[in-house]
Amino acid sequence: MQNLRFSRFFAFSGRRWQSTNALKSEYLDILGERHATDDITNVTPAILSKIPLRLHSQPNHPLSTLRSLIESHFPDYAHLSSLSPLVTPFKNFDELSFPKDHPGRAVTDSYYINKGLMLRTHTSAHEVEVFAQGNTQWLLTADVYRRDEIDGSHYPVFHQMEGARIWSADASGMKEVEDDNERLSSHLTRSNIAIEDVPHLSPANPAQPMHDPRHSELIAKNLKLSLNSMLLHLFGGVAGATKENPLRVRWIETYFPFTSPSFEVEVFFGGKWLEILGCGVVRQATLDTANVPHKIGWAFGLGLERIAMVLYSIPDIRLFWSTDARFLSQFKQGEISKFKPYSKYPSCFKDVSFWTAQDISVHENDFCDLVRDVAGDLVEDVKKIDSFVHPKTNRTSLCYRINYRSMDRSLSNEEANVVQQEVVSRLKEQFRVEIR
Ligand code: FA5
Ligand code: MG
Repeated sequence: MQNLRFSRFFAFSGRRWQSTNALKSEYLDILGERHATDDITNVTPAILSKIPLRLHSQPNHPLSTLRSLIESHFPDYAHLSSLSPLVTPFKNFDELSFPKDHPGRAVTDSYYINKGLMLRTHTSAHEVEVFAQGNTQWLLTADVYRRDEIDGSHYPVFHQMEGARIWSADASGMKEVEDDNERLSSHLTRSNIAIEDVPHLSPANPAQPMHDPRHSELIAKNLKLSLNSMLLHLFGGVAGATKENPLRVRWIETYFPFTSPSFEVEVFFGGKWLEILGCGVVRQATLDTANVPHKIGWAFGLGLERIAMVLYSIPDIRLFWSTDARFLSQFKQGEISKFKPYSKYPSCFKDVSFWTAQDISVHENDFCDLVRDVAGDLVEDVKKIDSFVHPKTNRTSLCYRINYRSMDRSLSNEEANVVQQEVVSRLKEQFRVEIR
């Protein structure tokens, strides 16, 4: 998970922010079904409104083209894309060996409909069910939801594609992996792409205890070859990338509860490293739960927006949600084209400083969600610019700077003030803060 912030949310007996939110209703109707709410419900109307949109299936949309492009690179895989975003926390976390106290489970990090139902935070939530259906090589594209900070590359709703491949964990299976590795290596020519690698296994990124390390090594190698080949397919044509000035891609060791060894891949874009995917050798417990205990294999989860931003030169992740014809008309299904920015409208910065109430904490994600709910896509960026605890009174003061900017028109200062006033009044109402 992106956020490893522990929640102090439960430590307070005061009112929860939801209780004064617009969501007072006892039920939520989502995708044609009614669900009871409870004291942990924290989805906002802004989030619920995104659920039916399914950008990855909208013809001509860059995310839909990117999905097809990746699917065409894995033609023999099952291609899945219509699973409901509503999952149990058990599916999203427990089935994938997340510890009970993992911060991703907190209401500050994930969206809950109620205690038993949430919006999936990643496409890995479907691994067990897809393996259990007998799929041995598959791709699954879906919308995922996370309470996160707001900026140009983070949005609380985004799209992931999960991919996985498993083999029989025996000599014949391993022979298939070896043959495939040879085939993939012979196809990989790195002309305008430079890949920094890490070892397949290391003391900090080990094979699982029940795996023969040689098998684990072969699987990790197949994973890297398969993804490098896909990245070359996707990025090989990126304008500007040449042999002398190649597109830079790097592999990094990381940790996921549901893979070992585990890796992340980053692409150098716009002057910085942008993380595009996580992956690894599937935890055996996942395959055991899926009733395929004699298999071994890999899985990856990639962020479609992140890759599309690179391929189409789309500078701000909010643009994917734009319904402006000047955005949408630029794209045709099946074609990668450079986004031509229409004039960027001016920013309008508004600060709010406040003392928090003694018994209600204001988590940064609470603040971001509140702003997003009031301002929708008029908010480009939220930054915490100051935070301190008064040495005598022990009160906490926070200051946030909100950058309001419309993607399709010029926002007047008066309009921004109206939105800001609403943010302030919701803040006072929900968190009982004292404006400074
Ligand atoms: C995961 O979600 C894992 N489920 C990936 C995985 C699958 C690992 C299978 C191993 C095996 P992570 O939280 O890093 O990992 O997210 C994966 C990718 O989603 C990121 O690399 C990034 O490209 C994208 N992503 C994450 N958060 C956001 C966000 N807020 N906005 C846009 N894209 C995001
Ligand atoms: Mg990550």
